[in-house]
Amino acid sequence: ASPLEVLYQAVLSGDKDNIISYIDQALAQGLNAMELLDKALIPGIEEVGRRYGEGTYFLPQLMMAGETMTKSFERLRPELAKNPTKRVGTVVLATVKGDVHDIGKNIVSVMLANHGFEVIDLGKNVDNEEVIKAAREHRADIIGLSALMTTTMVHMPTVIKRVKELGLNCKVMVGGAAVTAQYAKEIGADGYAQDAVEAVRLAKELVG
Ligand code: B1M
Repeated sequence: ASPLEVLYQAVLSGDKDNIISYIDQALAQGLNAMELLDKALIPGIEEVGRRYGEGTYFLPQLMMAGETMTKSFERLRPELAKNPTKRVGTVVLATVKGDVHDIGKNIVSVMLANHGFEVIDLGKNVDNEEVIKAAREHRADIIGLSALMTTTMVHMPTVIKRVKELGLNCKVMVGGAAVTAQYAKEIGADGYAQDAVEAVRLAKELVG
């Protein structure tokens, strides 16, 4: 099997014990970190989500796959990181309250940092007011919110409302699997991005 196929299967089977060595092998063969994410690891975790959704995978498998993904990303993080020379803006980034999905948010975080943004990454399951507090403290140009669940994305409009109430000079961008461009528009977000590359493009536009 190709290194990409091996990685894809390792995510599907939640093979967290071997994933690092598979990644090392793939990197040694000249594949780059972004390729591994886009062509193997993300498709793998998406397939896990599909199977979980249809009821052929259960919570333990979802968790094992999630851990395998997190481990992979920690291995790839230094490979992805660049040292940008110019600072283009500050982003306060968080996965919303009640939501512990942070794999996608972490990818967005690294990509924004690579493109010159100072990223204040508050982590996952972050309280709305904590986001607002950090945005004020760091004079953020952008608040970036990630939500993976229909039950948690409802915190996004609350944060947007607070930004408006307080008159903060700060844009709000949203993303994550549960969120759509349509929803972003409905709640009055300043932008929506479907993936990490889009997120960088959007963030640059918002500070531009
Ligand atoms: Co959960 N989970 N999960 N899960 N999980 C989903 C989201 C789900 C869709 C699966 C399903 O049913 N098919 C479903 C939600 C259903 C819904 O909302 N209606 C679900 C559920 C139900 C749950 C639990 C409730 C399960 C349970 O306990 N019974 C539970 C909830 C816990 C909680 O949050 N309170 C739960 C738990 C977990 C794990 C912990 C096991 C694990 C997460 C591990 C972790 O993140 N550290 C997990 C996983 C792995 C998933 C799926 C399979 C994969 C998510 C992922 O990492 N995708 C997911 C299925 C799916 O999404 N299709 C699912 C890969 C990642 C790269 O994509 O995060 O979308 P994503 O990020 C992308 C873009 O969206 C974008 O860029 C990223 C890179 O391309 N992006 C942004 C993301 N944030 C952005 C922000 C931006 C811009 C772009 O601007 C700021």
